[in-house]
Amino acid sequence: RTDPVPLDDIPVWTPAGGSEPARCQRNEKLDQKISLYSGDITKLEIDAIVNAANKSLLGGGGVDGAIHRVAGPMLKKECASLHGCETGEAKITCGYGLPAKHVIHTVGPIAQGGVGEQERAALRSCYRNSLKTATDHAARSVAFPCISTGIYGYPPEQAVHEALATVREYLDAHDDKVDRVVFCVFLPTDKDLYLQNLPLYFPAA
Ligand code: AR6
Repeated sequence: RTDPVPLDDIPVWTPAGGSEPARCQRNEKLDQKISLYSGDITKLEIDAIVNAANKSLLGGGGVDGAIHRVAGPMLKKECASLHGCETGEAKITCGYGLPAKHVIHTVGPIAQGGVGEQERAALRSCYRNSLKTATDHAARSVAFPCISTGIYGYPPEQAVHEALATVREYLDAHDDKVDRVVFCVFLPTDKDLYLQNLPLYFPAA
């Protein structure tokens, strides 16, 4: 059994000044909608968690394995009915044994051969299509893992910019449909990367 972490217990991120110039303008409304959470995504009691899945949607290692373990066999059964998922696309299921109501399965690019424009665009699609899928299903709070940066080998220091820029863009356009986006980091090095780069996209001024 998991010890659920209610969304209300996750503080919103407080904008801070960064050492680099901001890439976006301050938007105070958005400041209430961003959180950085360090830990296991399967514990979050939230409308939807995003799974870094593979095209089969039938489970695997990493965060995918963790999500399927906690959700239980019903998740795999529902996933099997979805006929897979293309890279950059997203599909939604119930959360079953998870404290999250839904799981949004997205397939990140495999970047072991290096990152080019195709990989970059695919990673951005993952974040955008996951948020779109959430809003289509009235899921107003969404937690993301660091998609593609584990087994799929996308350099985390590049992925963080695609993640933050795409979420910022989506919130700029669809602010009314999203209450909270949680960046769920699992590794201390990813936490540092997000702390360093959040001020570029969600700046203090
Ligand atoms: N909670 C939050 N983040 C986690 C957790 C967790 N419980 N466990 C790992 N992470 P990865 P990918 C982080 O490898 O690179 C699977 O086999 C991890 O530290 O899970 O997109 C799929 O089936 C890293 O930062 O996903 C695919 O075949 C991030 O999650 C393939 O791996 C993503 O790492 C997908 O590879």
